[in-house]
Amino acid sequence: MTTGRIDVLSIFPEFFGALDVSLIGKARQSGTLEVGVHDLRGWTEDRHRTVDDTPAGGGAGMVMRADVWGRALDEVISGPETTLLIPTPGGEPFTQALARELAEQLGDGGQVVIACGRYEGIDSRVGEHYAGRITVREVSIGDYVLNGGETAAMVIIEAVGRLVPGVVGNPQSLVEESHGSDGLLEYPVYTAPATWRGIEIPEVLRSGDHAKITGWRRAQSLRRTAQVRPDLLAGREVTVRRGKASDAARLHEIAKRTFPLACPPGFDPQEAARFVREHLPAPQFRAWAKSRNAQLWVAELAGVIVGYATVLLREASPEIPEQIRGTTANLSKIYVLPEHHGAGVARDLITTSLTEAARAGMHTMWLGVNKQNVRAQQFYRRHGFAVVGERMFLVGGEPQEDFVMERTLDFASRP
Ligand code: J9N
Repeated sequence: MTTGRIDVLSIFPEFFGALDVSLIGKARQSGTLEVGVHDLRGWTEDRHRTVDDTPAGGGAGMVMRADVWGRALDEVISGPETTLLIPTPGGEPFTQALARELAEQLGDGGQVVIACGRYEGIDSRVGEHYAGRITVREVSIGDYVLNGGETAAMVIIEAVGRLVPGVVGNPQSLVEESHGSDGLLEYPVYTAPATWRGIEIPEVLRSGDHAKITGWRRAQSLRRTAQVRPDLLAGREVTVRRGKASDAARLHEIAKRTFPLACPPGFDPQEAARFVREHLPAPQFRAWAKSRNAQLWVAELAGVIVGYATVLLREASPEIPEQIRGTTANLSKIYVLPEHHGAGVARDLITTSLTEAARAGMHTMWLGVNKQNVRAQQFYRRHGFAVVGERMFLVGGEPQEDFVMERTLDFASRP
């Protein structure tokens, strides 16, 4: 089956020799994909085959002439359904969505023409002229400067070409890209041997538990996205829901990564790890999920748990004698994975914790926070807590000093 075609115009047609190899090369040979490469100088009319001239108004560099481009495009553009792409650093971003759109056009028998400019660009009247007749899109493949549109055109041809049916052998890998990963970056991949230069393949991938593997991969994708491309997560909703027994393993993993963050600087990481093993194992989360005296809240982003809060109902603070037993709740834990700090996850967790503790009949809520954790204290203050006392306790033989903070739960929503 044949599709529409891509035509490229450039003063360096040899640049496109790479289109003869690999998947795109095979697709062209089999007729699955048609790509025409044209030498712009074929449309010059002078002895020196001149394509450029000095810029009107003065300035550095050279500008590509409208007359040469006009003759070339008049001949190469096949009809009103053609899209003309002009790579330029000032263009609209060339995205996967645009690649899909163009691949679909090709599938419908349409044509995509790519005009590769060199020097300081193409006379602006060229784009203006064709925009009155066909779709013209100035596109940028990224925020960096190339010497010409040729490399950008190669990128576009590969990104669009591989979406044309039959170009990529295994369409499953296309399905996974467009749906499975849901706008997140790729998860890390591994193959044999199990250990290479002392680095092991993560245990979960050898477990054979496919639901667990899928969950792990999605969590890795989200983590990587938050770390290097937080812009891709902007506008995604955080949802807070009750924790379930089946969340316990993931919550233990989150505890391992978050508990050390709340420890004072210089705190022995081994001690922190031991604390999590002893006090925050998966069965503890399962117990909280099932308990009548506890509320376990989990925050999800892109379907992945990124934080949790534990509220112990009717749990008075030994340090605050005036608390009325049976009507006070302890915000025992509230942790968010570090790569999602600042995204409003803790705010959503604490808001739910406060509202739902009030709904459960609690009149006050209290918490302990390390004296050195100024950031957390500020967060709690913003959510209505004030220091009402202090407490001391030992972790691994080390004395830890906490502030005790408290607030009332005077919501209209309380029954
Ligand atoms: N994204 C992008 C395109 C370019 C070009 S096209 C022609 C010259 C430079 N640089 N960066």
